[in-house]
Amino acid sequence: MRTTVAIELACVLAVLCPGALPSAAGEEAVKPKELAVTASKPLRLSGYINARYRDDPTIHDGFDLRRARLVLRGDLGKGFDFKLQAELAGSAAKLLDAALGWRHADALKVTAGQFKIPFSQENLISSNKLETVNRSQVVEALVARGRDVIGNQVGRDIGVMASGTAPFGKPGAGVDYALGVFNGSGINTTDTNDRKDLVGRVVVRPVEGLSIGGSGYSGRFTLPVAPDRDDLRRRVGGEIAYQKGPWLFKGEYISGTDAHVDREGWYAMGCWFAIPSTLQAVAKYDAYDPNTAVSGNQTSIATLGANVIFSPSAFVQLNYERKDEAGAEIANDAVTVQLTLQF
Ligand SMILES: [Ca+2]
Ligand SMILES: [Ca+2]
Repeated sequence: MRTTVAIELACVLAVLCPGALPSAAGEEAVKPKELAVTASKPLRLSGYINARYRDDPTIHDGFDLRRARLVLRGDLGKGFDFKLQAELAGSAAKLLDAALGWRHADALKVTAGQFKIPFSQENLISSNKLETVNRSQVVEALVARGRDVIGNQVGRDIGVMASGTAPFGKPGAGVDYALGVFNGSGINTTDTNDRKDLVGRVVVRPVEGLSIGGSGYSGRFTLPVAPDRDDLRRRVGGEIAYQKGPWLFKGEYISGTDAHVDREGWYAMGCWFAIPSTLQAVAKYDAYDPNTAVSGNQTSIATLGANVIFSPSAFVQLNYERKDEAGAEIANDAVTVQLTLQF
């Protein structure tokens, strides 16, 4: 009887404190780093939430839920994989990514479906990995985002792309490329004309930590207000990034043409980890000219920021944005506090 009670007690302890007792075989209890949801294939579920408070003279100050994303990835075997991403924040849920990939080798992967266009390093950085709360004005205006003529497509489109990476020289050095054909009309819709847009990006990494690249985009867009007219929509960009120890520097220049209007902009950013993996200071300057033929319409934003990282799953970003207009000054300097929770 006493033996039975002792065994029962051991069983209860084992259930309550699974990590406190070694298993019967004397092995350490294994805590899996990632929990797999197993369907017909192993899947990986991830997601993140951006909640923010904005103090901005151009809006009512307050809290909002900026992003609430769920991402499902899976390996389908024989080189095939997929990614599904949904945006649940906002008035209606929206599909962002629905892409099928086939990897032949590191040097060649083919992706088809809806996904980010291979243009601009800042466009391609996930929103939960940006050093600042907002992207640059020029990326918002010329890379299928909030201020683009084709509307906010969250930097994405529907099409097919070949991409890959090849190492050369010392460890960490190499070259990455991507070349795609897209509708040019954005996400969750069909093409608005018969033409397809060409997008390409090449990034060279001569030594570890340094990358220098360029992107090009050539397409035609059709606005609903002028359905019978295709206008030129073309972009060219150059980018650089350098990371060493606690320091990170990034810069980018993009010029674009929409119909007969030429636009251009750039940014330069420096980041420094004052406390490794915990506190990062950020300074950024970005400038944008929405029409180079017109003077006095440029705008610039100087951002000072701090990123406080509590854990890989939780961090807070504090940004002060000083916004200057070449023309009449607008009272629009903003302070934003943004919390990111991710899994
Ligand atoms: Ca098209
Ligand atoms: Ca201003």
